[in-house]
Amino acid sequence: MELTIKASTIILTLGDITRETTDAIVNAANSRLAGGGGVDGAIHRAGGPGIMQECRKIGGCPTGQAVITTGGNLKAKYVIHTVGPRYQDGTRNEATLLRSAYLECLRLASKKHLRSIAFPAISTGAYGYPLPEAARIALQTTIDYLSSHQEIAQIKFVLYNQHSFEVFTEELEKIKDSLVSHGVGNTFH
Ligand code: AR6
Repeated sequence: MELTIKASTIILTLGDITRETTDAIVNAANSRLAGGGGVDGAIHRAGGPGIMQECRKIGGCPTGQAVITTGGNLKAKYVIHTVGPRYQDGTRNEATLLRSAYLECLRLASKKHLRSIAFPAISTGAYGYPLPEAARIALQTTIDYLSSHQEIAQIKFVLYNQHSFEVFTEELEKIKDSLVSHGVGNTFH
């Protein structure tokens, strides 16, 4: 499923982000950049030890911020490591921090003149963020960003299982409907 915002496209796909050929892939890391399970483990396994060496030099990344390393052995040239919030009860600034995590990745991509970036569903695994709200924040943040930044041509969400793919698809459908009803002249597919 796709949505075109001005000159850019948002694409939802089902798959393993380590296989992506976008300029950058995003890692859902922890604040020590120490590696771990989930997508973080998969990226370090596929990308090789060079990425961890770069992470050690950087030293860490606060929640809601992002840092960049090379892609090591991955097809992607860069890995943007961001730290999403651990979901507690929804009153601990989780939504703002999740939005910030996506936004800081996009800002880094613009700063590095990257044309394409692939995101996993940040915070929705070990960090327990409820999927529908996380999907809504992910999609709305990227749509808002693309409406004022056309330098990024393609943003992909690479969902690892059928359930997250379906939830992202449903949330994107809802956003599309509300854009149409507000008369925003975007192109949909
Ligand atoms: N490609 C795409 N998505 C994936 C992949 C993959 N190869 N593997 C898992 N996912 P998580 P978090 C999905 O737990 O919730 C780590 O240990 C997964 O299905 O990876 O932000 C870090 O070191 C889920 O939808 O990240 C941190 O300590 C999504 O990626 C902590 O977990 C995010 O799940 C971060 O937790």
